[in-house]
Amino acid sequence: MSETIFTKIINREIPADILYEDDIALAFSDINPQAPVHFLVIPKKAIATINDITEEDRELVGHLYLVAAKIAKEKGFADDGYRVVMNCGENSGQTVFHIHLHVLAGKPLGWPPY
Ligand code: IU
Repeated sequence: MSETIFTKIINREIPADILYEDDIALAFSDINPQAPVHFLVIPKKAIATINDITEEDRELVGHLYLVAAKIAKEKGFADDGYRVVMNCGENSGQTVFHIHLHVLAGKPLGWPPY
């Protein structure tokens, strides 16, 4: 797949406020936060959308959620509640075609997301 801006963030070619990194995943603050806390958890492997996830990515995808929860606990908002969402494709509003979990927290969040 073609490279996105998230590959440049992984490779430190453009700056980001990086919160967590390991061999599989990277987490960084969203540049356009939609809640008091808003960060993204991405795999280092470039996968365009949920539709492109394969069986070999099973553990990788689970790992993204574990990273989200780890950061939530470390930052102290895990018990207050938070939202984890991954957009897929045009109707969802996906703009960066490298899968990413949005982690949103810090206030009561509206639902449904009309
Ligand atoms: P989406 O699910 O593809 O719609 O979300 C992409 C997110 O990536 C969005 O919230 C942007 O603000 C965010 N983002 C970023 O944090 N840094 C960037 O350089 C770019 C987008 I481009």
